[in-house]
Formats: sequence, C-alpha cells, structure tokens
Amino acid sequence: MRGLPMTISLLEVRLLGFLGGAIMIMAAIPNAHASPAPIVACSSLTEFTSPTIPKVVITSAVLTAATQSLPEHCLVDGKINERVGVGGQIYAIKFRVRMPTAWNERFYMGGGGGSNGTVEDPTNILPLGYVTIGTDSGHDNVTNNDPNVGGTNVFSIDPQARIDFAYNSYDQTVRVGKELVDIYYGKKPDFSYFVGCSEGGAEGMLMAQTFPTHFDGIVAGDPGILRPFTSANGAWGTQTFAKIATSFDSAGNPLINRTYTDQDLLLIRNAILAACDRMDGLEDGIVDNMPACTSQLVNTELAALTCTGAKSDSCLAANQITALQTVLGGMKDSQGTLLYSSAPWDPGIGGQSGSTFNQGWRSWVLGSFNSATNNAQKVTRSCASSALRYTAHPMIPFVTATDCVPFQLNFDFDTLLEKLNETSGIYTESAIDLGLINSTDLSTFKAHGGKMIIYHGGADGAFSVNATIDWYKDVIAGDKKAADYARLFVVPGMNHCSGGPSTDDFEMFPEIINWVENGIAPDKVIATASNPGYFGVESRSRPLCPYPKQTRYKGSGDINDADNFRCVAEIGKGREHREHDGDQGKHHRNHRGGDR
Ligand SMILES: [Ca+2]
Repeated sequence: MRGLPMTISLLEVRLLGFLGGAIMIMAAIPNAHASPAPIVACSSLTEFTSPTIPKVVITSAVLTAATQSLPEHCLVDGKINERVGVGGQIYAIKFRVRMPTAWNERFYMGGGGGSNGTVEDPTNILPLGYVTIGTDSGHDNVTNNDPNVGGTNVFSIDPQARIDFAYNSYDQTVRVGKELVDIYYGKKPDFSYFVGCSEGGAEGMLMAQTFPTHFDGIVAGDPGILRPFTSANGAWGTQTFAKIATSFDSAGNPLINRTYTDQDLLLIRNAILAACDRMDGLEDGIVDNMPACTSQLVNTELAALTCTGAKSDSCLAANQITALQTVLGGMKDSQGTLLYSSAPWDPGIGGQSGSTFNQGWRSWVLGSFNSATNNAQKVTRSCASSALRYTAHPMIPFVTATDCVPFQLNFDFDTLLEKLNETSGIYTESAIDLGLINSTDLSTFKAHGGKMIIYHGGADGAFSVNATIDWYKDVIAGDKKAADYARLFVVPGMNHCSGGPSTDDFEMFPEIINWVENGIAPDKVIATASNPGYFGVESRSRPLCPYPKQTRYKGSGDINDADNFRCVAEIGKGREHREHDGDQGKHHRNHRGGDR
C-alpha cells in the first residue's frame, strides 16, 4: 500500500475542498442502493392508459442513452385531455417524465414559472437518480399565442385552461406520472418531492393545501399566493407612480420607470439602513430585524433626504417619498380598506455592486430607468392577467402591452372584490374560486407526514413577503406545532427568488430530504451571497433562520462568516400595527382552499 503523498498541490487542495463540500451535500442526498430495474420496455409505455385520468396519450417513450450530463433514462412525453377550446385554440395538458434506469425510488416534480406554457423539465435532478416530471399547466406558449388576446395570455379566455393553470393540470400530471412509475418499475416511489419558486412556489403551496397527499416534501419559494390580488396590485403601483411622473411615452402615457433613478433607489436603501441596519446588533447592510424596521423609523430618515432645492442625485423629491410609502403600504380601496399586503422596508429595494445598480426589485415595480417604454413586470404582466384571467368578463380585444398603462390607470379598486367573485356565462368559476392558494388548513398534509419549507425574499418586488408571513402566522395560529411540518425562511434583502444585496444562494432541496427521510428539521440553512460586491466584500455567508427566529451576530469573529451568527427567537420590539395584520386576510380566507 502506498503511503500518503508528502505534498499535495494547490489544485488538489481545491479538489479536496470541493469534494468536502460535495460530501456534505451528498450526506443529505439519499444513499444509492440496489435500485429496482425497469420491468417493462420503455417504448411499451406508448400503450399506457391511465386507470384514473381519461384522455391520456403518450406521444413518445424512448429509452435515451446516457450522455455526459444525463444518465440513461426512459423519456416519456404525453398529453392529457387534448381538445378544441375557445377561439379554436387546441389545448392539452402536456407533461414530460424522465425515469432513470438506475432509480433511487424517488419522484421529483419541478414547479413552473410566470404563467407557465412550457413543459417544466428539471433535468438537473435526474443525475441524482430521481424520476423527474413537469407540466406546461395546460397551455402552450408557442401554439396558444394570440397577439390580439394578450399573446400567451390567450389561455385566460378558455374556462378549462384557466382551471388547468390554476390547479387541475398539476394534480393530473402527478397522478399520471406516478402511474407510469408504477408500471415501469413495478413499484411506487418511496418519497415524492416538489420544488418551485414564484409560480412554482405557488404550485408548491397548492400541493400542500389542496392535493396534500401527492408529496412528502415541498419547497415553495417566493410563492405567488393571492395571485388575483397581486395582479391588481400592479395597477396600484401604476396609479401611484403616474401621479409623480415627469416623462411620458409617445402615446402620452406616464413612464413610471423614470420616476426613480437607480441612484434614488440607492438613497432609499441607505435611508432604510440608517434607520434599521443596527436594529439586529450589526451594521452589515442587512436588516435582519425586519419587524423592528417600522415605517416611522424609515420615514424619519427619508424625510431628512427631502430636496430643499432642485432635485439632485443626493436628495429625493417629497412626492417620491410619499409615492413609495403609498405603494409599500399596500393596495387599498377608496375607503382605505387594505386589499393586498403591505411590503416591508427592506434595503434590497436598491443596491450597488461595483458600478452596477440592483435591478431586481425595480424590474417588477418600476421597470428599467433607461427604457423608452414602460417595462415593469407589474405593468406588462399584471395588466394582462388582471384584464383577462382574473375577471369573469375577459377584456377583449386586449390589443398590446402599451394599452396596459391606460388599463391600469382606469382600474377601479372599489369593484375589485366584486369582479374577483364574479362568474359569467362560460366562466363558471370566479377568480376567487380558481384559487388564492392561501388556505391555512394543512391538517391533511400533516397527517400524511408531509414536510414543507417555504422561503421568501424580503425585497421581492413581485409578491410581498408580508403576504407569506401573514399566511404562515395564520398556520401557526391554527396549529401551535406547525413548525413540526412547515417552516418559513425569510431571506432579508433578497429580490424575487434570487438576487439583491442578500445571502441569496442556498439549497433547500437537501434540507427537505433530510427532514422527510431522516426526521431532521432545518433549524438553520446556510446561505451565501451570490453577489457579495453589494457589501463590498469578497464573500459572505449567513444562516437563514426559521420564522419567527432571526439571524444574529454572536459578537465576535468575521462578519462575513455564517459561523459567527446564530438564530435567535428575539423579535424586535415595537412592530407597528399594520393593517395586514388585521382584517386583510379575512376577505380571502373563506374562499376555497382544500376542497378540490
Ligand atoms: Ca444589520
């Protein structure tokens, strides 16, 4: 036997370091063991018929040879309920399943994004031995695309496509996928997982609430719950920012993307930090004590930045401050009733890394400053969904995205609840019926033994973290032991699903595996900054903490090393009363949740 080499090269040190990291990850990944071999030929699956779901067609089943990146697997493409819908559009719920020859006896579904329309295909998980599955949620952005009806939003005028997108497609795809697994390997999966962010995060919430026996482990990131309200919330921003606009497009529409420069958002970030950074005991560019970061504290700092003369890069116009307060304060009707959650004063609204300004928050709320047209996703996307999907009278013809600003400027918040509850003609399910995905009854998921990790960025411009926090608080209010099966990790500074001045790089999948299969619940999750330049450092790591715990510096050691931080139960005193803590949820809570 050879002895240990006397010296090892730097490259080997790096490799060992890499392997060490890989081993840590692998420890949470299921051990490879004798896997059940397929018992039927992959190609025979074209003959598949589902015992539970009608009109399932396998369009292709091919044993696919191993490549450098993917192992040998049976690649199955199929569709459910192909039909002619409104306007002669051909719809189907398309899905793709990949079943590896060396199977780890586990099932993995990847969540979608945006309003879906492409088959989700999480191939990155396949090399780990999982069966992977995804769906397009019942419409195809290539074929179901009509420029006169909001482009790829055209599915919103087809009642069944609305239902498929809202909930039905995910349920049916899982059922069919598990049936295929059973036939191919002669056994059901030992464990099933769902992982998604944004729309995919909402789908994860849907699974826990409405189809609570499909999955054993769910990771739901920045979930788009209360979607009909979040879409309308885009109009709230547009109406508010339009009042302070000083630039207009060629059609005379206010350019809300020009209402704040990148430098203005940096000033706002700095004001929030001045008010709240030290509330967690460490001035590090991160506000961990979000509950203590009240509007009152921030407003004092913002007021100090008010221009006394002409607007410059070093001051804010008074109406810029009030407009931001109004938008973060949450969408309200003319009586002042809150219709959608407020958003916290999180410094991830802005940020600068080197000479590059953070675009994460503004890409949703404002759009990019230099664009000649409005390009905020809260304008373009929210408008189409509010006009077409989340009303029982879809507004058609819905011509082009440039119509969005006038549509949002004329949006009536006083009739919102009425519209969202409306049914009409062929639209027999209202927007509310189709799902707010905010049921707090997880009892069936709990009884099933399910575990769930939810995470949400503090500076998510798409969906307010407060909506998710409120939901989670209600879950805990209904079951004091909810942390035994559902934990929320708020990520301070993070924008929508990633990005921003934050430790936004973390892996929740190994954590949920460890919880489901080993019974080890995540007490903290180590995260690193994908762009530490926001903090002017080379690297930074932090523990993310399960709500309501917060990250705290231990008081000594490198402030960029997670080892020197811990999770504490302390909640900042003086969290102001916010209306979203009051009656906001009651508007929505009585609507459907776990009854599908
Ligand atoms: Ca801090």
